Amino acid sequence: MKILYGDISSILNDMTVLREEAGRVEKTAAEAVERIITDIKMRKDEALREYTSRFDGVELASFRVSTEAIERAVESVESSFLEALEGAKRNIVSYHEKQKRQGFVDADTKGIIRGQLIRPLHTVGVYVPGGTAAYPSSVLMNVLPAKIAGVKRIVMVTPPGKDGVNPHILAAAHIAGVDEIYSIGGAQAVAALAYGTESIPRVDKIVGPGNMYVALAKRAVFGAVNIDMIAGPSEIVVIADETGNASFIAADLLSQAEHDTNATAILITTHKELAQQVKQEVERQLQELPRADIARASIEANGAIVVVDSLQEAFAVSNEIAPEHLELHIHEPMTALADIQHAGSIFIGPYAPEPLGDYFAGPNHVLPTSGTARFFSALSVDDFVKKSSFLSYTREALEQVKDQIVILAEKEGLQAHARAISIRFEEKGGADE
Ligand code: HSO
Ligand code: ZN
Repeated sequence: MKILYGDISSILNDMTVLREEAGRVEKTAAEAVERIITDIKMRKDEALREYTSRFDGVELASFRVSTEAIERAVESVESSFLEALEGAKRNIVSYHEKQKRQGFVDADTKGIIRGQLIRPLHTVGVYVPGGTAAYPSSVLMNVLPAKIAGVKRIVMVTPPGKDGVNPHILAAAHIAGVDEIYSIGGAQAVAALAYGTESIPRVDKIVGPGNMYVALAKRAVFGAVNIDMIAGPSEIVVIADETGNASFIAADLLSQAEHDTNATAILITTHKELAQQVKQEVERQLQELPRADIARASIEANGAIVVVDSLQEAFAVSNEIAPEHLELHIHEPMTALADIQHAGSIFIGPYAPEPLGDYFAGPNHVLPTSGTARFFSALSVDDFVKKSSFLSYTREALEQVKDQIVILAEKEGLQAHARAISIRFEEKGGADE
C-alpha cells in the first residue's frame, strides 16, 4: 500500500483514470446490448427464451419462480440466517420509515389552493446479479424502501444458475416481500422489464446492480422507464487522527477491497505513525483473508495512505474524492460532520465499521460511487415515489392576476394561452354569471 505525503494529485489522477475506466465500455458490448433490446421489444418471450438458453445455458419452461420453489428455499437455509435477515429488515424498515414524506396543501384566505400529492410508483423491477455478487443484503436494501413507499407490485429478476436460483437470494426476497420472481438475467432481463413481454410485466422503474451489460441496458432503456443510478466499484475513505486504531482501520479498508479488484480503499491521516501501522496491519490481515487475491489486487492498484498536516486538509481531500463510504476515526467525529460536503454514507467513530451499514444498521447500502456523491444520494423511499402538483383558484383570485398572465402569454406569442385566461372575464364568455 503506497504512502503519500502531502501531495495528493497523483492519487486524484489515479482515481480519475480508474473511474473513467470503470465507465468505459466496449463499443461491441454497447452494440450487442442495443440488438438484444430491439429483439426483446419485437419478439418478446421467444427472444427472451433464446437469450436465456444462449447466455445462461438454461432451457426454461416458465421464467416465473414458483411459490413452492421459494418455500423450499426458505426451508433449506439456516434459521440463523433467516433471523439475521429479519434483524436487518427491522432496522432497514425503521430507518427508511423516517424518509416517508407527506404531500402538502397550501390554502390562503384569497381563494387560492396549491398543493402536492405524493404517490408511489406502481410497479418496480429489482435486478439481482447471479454468481458471487448475489448479495441477499442487496435484496433487502433495494426492495424494502420500495415497500415502504407503497409500491404495489415488486418484481425481481435474477439470472438462472444451473441449479436454479440461489436459495439465500430467494429467502431474502421472501422476507423483503417481493411479489414475483423471474429467473432471467442480463440485458435481456432489463429489456423485458422495460418493455414487457407475454410473461414479464412492464415496470415503471428498474433498480439494482449488475454487470456491464446490465448497466448498459439500464442506460439504454432510461426514458422508457426510470432507473436508479449506475453502480461503479465500491470505495471507502477513512479519515483518522492519532486516536485511530490501526487494526480496525486496516480491517475496514480490506472489507471494501475484497469486493472487487477495482475497489478503492484510502486512508487519510494526520498521524505518520498510524500510516505505517495501518500499512503493516493491512499486510498482516491480508494473509488471513480467503479473498486475499482480490483484496490484494485492489489494495496494490488503488489503495493509498495519504498523510496530511491537518484534519481540515483531510476533509478537503475527502470532499475532492466524494467517496461512496467515509469513516471518521477522529476525536469529536460528530462535530466533523459540518466539514463533510460529499460522501454517500458516513460512519462515525471506531464502532461504526462500514459492514455495520452494509448489512444491518438501517441506512441504505446502495450508494453513489465514482464521485457521483457530489450530486446523487443513497437509494431511499424518495426513489420509489413521484409527485403531482395541484391547484385551484376562485374567480376572484384569478381576476386579480389575469392581466399579468396575459402579458406573459402574449410575449411568448401564445394567444390561445392568453385567451384561456381572458375568456373567463368576457361578457359573453364562459363566466358563470
Ligand atoms: N459495500 C457494498 C454493499 C455490500 N457489502 C453488500 C456486502 N454486501 C456496496 O456499498
Ligand atoms: Zn460491502
